[in-house]
Amino acid sequence: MKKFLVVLLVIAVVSMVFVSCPKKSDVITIGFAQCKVDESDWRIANTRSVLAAFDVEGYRLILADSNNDAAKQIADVQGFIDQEVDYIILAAVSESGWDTVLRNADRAGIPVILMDRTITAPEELWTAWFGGSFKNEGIRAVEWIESRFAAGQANIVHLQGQLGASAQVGRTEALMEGIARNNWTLLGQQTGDWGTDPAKAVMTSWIRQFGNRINCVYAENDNMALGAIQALQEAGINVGGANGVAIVTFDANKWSLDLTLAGTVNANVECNPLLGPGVFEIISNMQNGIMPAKRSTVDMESFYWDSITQEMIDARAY
Ligand code: GYE
Repeated sequence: MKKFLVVLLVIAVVSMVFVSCPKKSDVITIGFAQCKVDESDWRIANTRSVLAAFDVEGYRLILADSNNDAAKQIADVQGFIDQEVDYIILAAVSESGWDTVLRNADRAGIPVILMDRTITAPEELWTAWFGGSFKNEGIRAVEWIESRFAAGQANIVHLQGQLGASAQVGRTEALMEGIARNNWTLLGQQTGDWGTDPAKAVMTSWIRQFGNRINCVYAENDNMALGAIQALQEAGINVGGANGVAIVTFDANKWSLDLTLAGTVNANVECNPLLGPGVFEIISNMQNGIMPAKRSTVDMESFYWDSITQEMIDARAY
């Protein structure tokens, strides 16, 4: 009996030590799974915003750049789970493929905050999403095309973002609905993978195929729109303004707004990349026991060639 009591006492003392011993450190470790740090000007601004927001005492942020490789990004997230981070921030390359690894995060008790991109995994596997509404951005862009072209009059070439990214899915959905509603012609549709050079190559081939039939370019980000503009100008084709090939784009980077002021870009729908402070607020609130809304969106503005001003551009943060 005495021996049993001694063993019981030892177990009680040891368990008290483990239970009361503080976390290894009081620094909150954040795993940030980014698509591709330098994929676009938008992504560069977005990455900077997050790094700056968490560059404060009490937080340690680990950045993983997936180079826009969906499989690697899943492995990046699993790596954060294995490192036992406190939170995961995810800007997903692709909207699908997340169920298994997010179940692992859930089992490990690590909250996942979706930033920018949405995913198709069950929503109980992620804590909150903070970003722009891609479908609504596309609807806003299509509204401008409707203001420029009557039914049946637009002949559109469509530069898509990386296929499977929620930004591509939402902006594409809005355009396809607009084309059906207005009986427009879709001459070409292909991904430019968010980049200027790939988009320029695609646009060059479309110019060879369709020539002056093209009267509208719908580019799902500024960097691809720039590639299309370069291809059109090198072919001697008038771009933008009242009579040139209409250029519709997204992201509202400052350099692209300069092109909008010059009349080269006709319509530019913003998707704010400066999401760092909002994500920081979500996590710091959770540290204080305040749970975030499941979904929260950033404001978006739209800029047009015939109404934008230099003052509007000067007031922009990115
Ligand atoms: O439009 C593009 C970037 O998810 C809103 O991703 C973001 C998009 C943005 O590559 O430039």
